[in-house]
Amino acid sequence: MPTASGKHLKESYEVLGRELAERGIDIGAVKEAVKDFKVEIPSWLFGRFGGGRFGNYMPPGAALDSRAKMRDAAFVHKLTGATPRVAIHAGWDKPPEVAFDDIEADQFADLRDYAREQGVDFGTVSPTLFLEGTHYGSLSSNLADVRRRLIRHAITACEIAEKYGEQIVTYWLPDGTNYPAQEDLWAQEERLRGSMREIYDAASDKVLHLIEYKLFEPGTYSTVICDAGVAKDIAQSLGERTGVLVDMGHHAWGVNVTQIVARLLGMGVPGGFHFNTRYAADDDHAIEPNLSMYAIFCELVKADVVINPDPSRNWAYMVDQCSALENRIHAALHAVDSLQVTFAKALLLDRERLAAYQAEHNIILANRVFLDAFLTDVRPILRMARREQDLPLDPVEGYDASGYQKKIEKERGG
Ligand SMILES: [Mn+2]
Repeated sequence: MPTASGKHLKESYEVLGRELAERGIDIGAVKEAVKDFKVEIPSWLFGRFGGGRFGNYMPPGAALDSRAKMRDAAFVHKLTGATPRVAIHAGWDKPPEVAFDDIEADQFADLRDYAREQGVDFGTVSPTLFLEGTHYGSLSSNLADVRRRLIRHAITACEIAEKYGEQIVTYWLPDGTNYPAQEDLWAQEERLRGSMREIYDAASDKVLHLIEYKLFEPGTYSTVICDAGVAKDIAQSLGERTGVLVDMGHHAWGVNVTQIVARLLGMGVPGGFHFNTRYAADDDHAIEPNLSMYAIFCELVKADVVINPDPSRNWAYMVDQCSALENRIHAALHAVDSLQVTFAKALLLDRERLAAYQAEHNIILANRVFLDAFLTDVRPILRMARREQDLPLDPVEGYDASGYQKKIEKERGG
């Protein structure tokens, strides 16, 4: 990204504004929408775990406890104005002196208050169903005591979400198999459904349960919730306060994620999206403003589930990425910037012209209308929105100028 000195910002914003006006688009409205866009940042992005398989890697300045994670998340919000909520994991963000089996919702009051003092709040809550006590599944385990323990934990996560979060719980399960015939596949799913039923029935009606799916990992032969259809099926068997959580990196290579999103939206299924950029598998790279992300945003904007004034209509949005090598705060800021760019582009799509070309099977012209918005450089809009909010014009450069990285490396080692 080029340096954003802002010297010619007014000029470039005005030129773009005139171009957009020719297409019937009010640049000011796009700018205000960009200001309204919010995305959650996960606490685990800042600590040792870093999201995924790199559990023991300690990058310089990594947060050593949940309070430090809240400070880092708050700093990302301070630089972007776009991340007021932090997603937490019940098992990772519990007070360190509390054992996993002794976790209670009220133990999260202090961390929530601390987060608020820093300028952020709790967002979605995840029960920690993996890396906890069993290699043989969680909510689908054939061991009743394993299921019991993790059902109780998930119910606690629902209580945390109800009392201290935004009343959304997201479930990702490690359950699966590595070999054909390792387990009876349907029996495994039935046990999972039974566990989810207990959790759903015990939770407050206020809580929305979003079920995440993943084709692979840690299971290499099967996962119990392997795709959006299974997730939707299980969710809808429980009741109305459920939906599907789509994670970019959880699909087979070549799967059309945009189509999955379009179908869920079309059917009115409540949803959430975990953003990352996938190149090979679930490697969770920082989000880039690429064509597939743009296509997904076009669907979200069309369905009006991004900045709907009725918050219950909006999907839940979270960055869920892993920074194995790169500076993780850079990665978080780059991700937020990329999402804002992508959202702004999706707002520029001329839907009337598109619908007309679609109706007359004018395939290439329909595609060119779609690409016209994608190829528009919307960065003057983002920069103007940032200037008006007293934010750095480029959040990554703003971070480097802030001295925060030096400070945390000194405090935390690295
Ligand atoms: Mn995810």
